[in-house]
Amino acid sequence: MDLSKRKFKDDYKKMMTEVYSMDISEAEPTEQFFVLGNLVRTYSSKNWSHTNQVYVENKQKQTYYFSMEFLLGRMLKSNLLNLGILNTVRDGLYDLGIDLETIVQMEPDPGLGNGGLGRLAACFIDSMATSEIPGHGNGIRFKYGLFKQKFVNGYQVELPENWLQNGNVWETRKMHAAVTVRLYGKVWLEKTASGVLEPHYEGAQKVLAVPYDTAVIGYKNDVVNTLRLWSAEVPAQDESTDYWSFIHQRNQIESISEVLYPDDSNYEGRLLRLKQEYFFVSAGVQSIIRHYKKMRVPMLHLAEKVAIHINDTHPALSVPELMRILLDEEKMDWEHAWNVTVNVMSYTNHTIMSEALEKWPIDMISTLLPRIYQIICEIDRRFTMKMSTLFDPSIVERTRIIECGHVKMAHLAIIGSHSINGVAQLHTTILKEKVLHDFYLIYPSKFNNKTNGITQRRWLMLANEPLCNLINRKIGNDWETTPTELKMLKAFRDDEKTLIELAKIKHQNKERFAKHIQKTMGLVLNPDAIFDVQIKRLHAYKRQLLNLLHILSLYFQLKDHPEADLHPRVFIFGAKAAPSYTYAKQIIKLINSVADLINQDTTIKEKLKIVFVENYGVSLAEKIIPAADISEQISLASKEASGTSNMKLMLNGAITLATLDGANVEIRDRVGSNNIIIFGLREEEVYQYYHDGSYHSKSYYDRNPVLRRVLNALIDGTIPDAEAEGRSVFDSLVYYGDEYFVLRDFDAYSAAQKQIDQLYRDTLKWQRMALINIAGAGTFSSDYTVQQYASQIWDVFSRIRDI
Ligand code: GPU
Repeated sequence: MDLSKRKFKDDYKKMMTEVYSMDISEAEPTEQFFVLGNLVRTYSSKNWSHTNQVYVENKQKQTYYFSMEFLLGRMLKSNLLNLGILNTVRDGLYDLGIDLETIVQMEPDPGLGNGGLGRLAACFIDSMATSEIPGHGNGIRFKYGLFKQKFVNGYQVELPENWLQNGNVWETRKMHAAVTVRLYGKVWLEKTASGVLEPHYEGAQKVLAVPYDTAVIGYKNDVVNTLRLWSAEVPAQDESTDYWSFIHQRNQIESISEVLYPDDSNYEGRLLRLKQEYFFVSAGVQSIIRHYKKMRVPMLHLAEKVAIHINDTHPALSVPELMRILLDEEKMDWEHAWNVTVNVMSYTNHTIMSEALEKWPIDMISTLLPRIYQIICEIDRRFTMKMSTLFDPSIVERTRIIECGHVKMAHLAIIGSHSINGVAQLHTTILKEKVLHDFYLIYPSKFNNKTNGITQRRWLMLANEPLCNLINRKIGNDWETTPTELKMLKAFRDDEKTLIELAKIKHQNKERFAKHIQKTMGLVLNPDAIFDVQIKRLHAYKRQLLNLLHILSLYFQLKDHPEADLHPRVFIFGAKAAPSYTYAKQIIKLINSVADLINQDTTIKEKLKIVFVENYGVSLAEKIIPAADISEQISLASKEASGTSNMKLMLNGAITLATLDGANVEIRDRVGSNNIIIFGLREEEVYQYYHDGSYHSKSYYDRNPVLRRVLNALIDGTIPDAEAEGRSVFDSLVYYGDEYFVLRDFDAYSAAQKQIDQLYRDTLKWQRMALINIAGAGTFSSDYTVQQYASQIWDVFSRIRDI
C-alpha cells in the first residue's frame, strides 16, 4: 500500500487518541503495540472485504486448509512487511521516539501448534495469500496454546500459555457467522413419505461454534485471505435452565476449545481430543456450505467451487461430516454425495510413525457422534463390498476403516479423498512402497508428492535483515516473489568480497544471539566458535541423543588432551517434550546435566559450550536460525517425513549435517554433495535391518571403546544429578535394542563432525558452501509448494464460472 511517513505518524497519533485518549509520550510499549496493531488492521480492512467480494463475484473456487494447528508466530512485523510499509512505519515510529523492535516484543507469540505440522500450516496460509490463491485456514481458537516450558533443576516443567490474557488485536469475533455443532444424543432413521431415510435426533448436546477471523495478508498484492478459528460456547439458554446445570454444561462445552494437546507426531486417544476434532471440522464444513449456498450454485457442483484439505488425520471427520450434510440436509442420494465429497477432499500424511496414527474406539465415536458413526460404517461397508470384488481379501481387510473395534482415521481420509500426498519425495515413496502400499495398489493415481516449503518472508526477510540486504545489493529483489532467483547468488561463489561480507553478517548475527543468551541465561558465548544448532521437538527418532553422545566424546577428548586441536563449538538445543513422553523428558534432563558439567568445567578452556534454550518456539527460532553455522538434521533415515527447519537453516546460510532422510535428500540434490555433510544409515539399510533383525546395539557398546566410555559416563556418576535418566537412556540404547540406531550411526556421525571441524577453518570455502545453500534454498519456498497444491490437487485456478 502507499503510505507516506507523514501520513503514518498522523494516523498513529490519531489512533492513540481514539483508543486510549492519550498522547504518545504517555503510552507504555504494550499500548504502543496495541495501537499499531489496530492501525495495521484498518490498513488491511479494505483489501480484506474487497478480496472476499471479488471471490464471490467471480464465483472463484475456494480452498479451505483444515488444520488442528496454526503455529503463526508474532504477526506485527509480518503484516507490516506484507503490506509493504515496514520501513515507513519503523522510521515514522522512530521520529515519534518509539523503537519498533521494543513494541514487537509486546505481542504474545500464539503457540497454537506443536511443531513442524502447525508451522507448515502457518507458512501455507501466508504463501496462499501471496500467491493469490483463494485459500483460507480453518482451525481452533485455543484459549491456551502449547505450554510454556521452564527448566527446574534441568527438568522440563510445563506452565500454561495464556496468550489471550491481554486480548488479541488481530482477531474479529463474527457472532453472526456462528453455527451449532451437535454431540451425543440418539439418532434413528425414518422413512419419509417420499421414501428417503431421514435422521431424527434426540437429546443431543448443542455447542455454539463462534468464529474469530484473522486477516492473512498477501505480500504486496492487496490480497487478504482469512484464517477462521472456532471457539466453543454455550448456546443461548431458555429461561427454564437450572443455574447449576448451566454452569456445569458451560464448563464442559468451553473445555472443547480450551487447550491444545501438546503431542507432536503422537496420538492420544482422549475423548476431549475427538470432540475438538469434530468441533472444528463440523463448524468449518457447515460454514463453507452456508457460504456456498449464497452463490446459488447446485450442491452437485460443490467440488467445482470448494476444496477442503485435511492436514494430517486430525480433520479426517470432514469426510463423514460433509456426507452428513449432503445426505441429511441437502437430501442428496449416497452415490452423488460420495462423489461430491471425494472430489472436495484431499489429505496430507505427515508421518510414517505408527504411534501417531489415530484410531478411535468405536464405542467412543458412536456415543459422541452417533450419526457420524453410522455414516462411517456405511462408507466402510461400501468400500469393503466394492473392493472385495477387485482385490485379495487380505488387502481389503488391511485397508478397511473399521478394524478391531476401532475407526482408523488415515483409512477414512484416504478412502474419502481424491488425493493423498506425502511431504517429501522419500516420504512419499515410503508411503507408496511400504506404509500405505495396499492403498497404493487400490488407488495408484491418488498418490502424489508435495515437498514441504517455508516462507522466505518470515524466515529470511524478517528474521535476517542484514543477509536480506546483502542479497538485494548483489542480485536485486526479484527473488522476493520468485524465490528460485536466489540462484543468481551463485555468480558470487568465487567473489572473495561477497564471501567475507557473508561471514561478517553471520558473525554479527552470532554476536546478537550471544548477547541474548548472556542476558537470558547468563552464559557467555564465543561468537568465533562454531554455532551448531539442533532445534525441533524432542523425539527419540530425531536423535538429539546422537548429538549428545558425540558432545560427550569431544568432552572426554579434551579432558584427555586439553590442547587438542578442536575448533571451539557452541551446541545449541531447543526442544519441548510432550508432557507424557517420559523418555523425551529424561533426555532433556540429561542434556541439561551434561550442559552443567561441560559449561562449568574450566579445564577445557571454553572449547565446548552447550546452550539449551528454554521454551523454544517461533520467536526463538527467528533469533537462533540466522546465527547458525550448522544445521543438525540427524533423524534415523526414513523417520522424518520432511523436516522444515532444515530449509530455514539453509536459507540462512547454515551448512546441513544430515542423514538422507525427509527433505534432506532433496536439499542434497539441490546443493550437491560437496555443500552438505551426509552421514549414516540409508533408508534401505534401515529396512534391511528390520527385515533380517541383525542389529544388536550391545555389540557396538562392547566393541567401540569411545562409545563405551561415553555410554558408561551415563551411569557411573560422571554426569551430575542425572543417575536415573542416565540409566534409563543407557539401558534403552545398550540393552533394549536402540530402536533408532543411535549406536550404529555414532562413528559415522563423529567422522562427519570431524570433517566440519576441519572445513570451518577455511573461511572462504565455508562461506562458499553457505552461499550455495542460500542460493539453492529458493526451491523450498512454500510459495511453490502451495502453487503445486493449488494446481495439482485443489484445482483452484480453473475458474468455472457458468454453472
Ligand atoms: N509432524 Br504427524 C508434526 O510436526 N506433527 C505431527 O503430529 C506430525 C508430523 C511433522 C513431521 O514430523 C515433519 O517431518 C514435517 O516436516 C512436518 O510435520 C510438516 O510436514
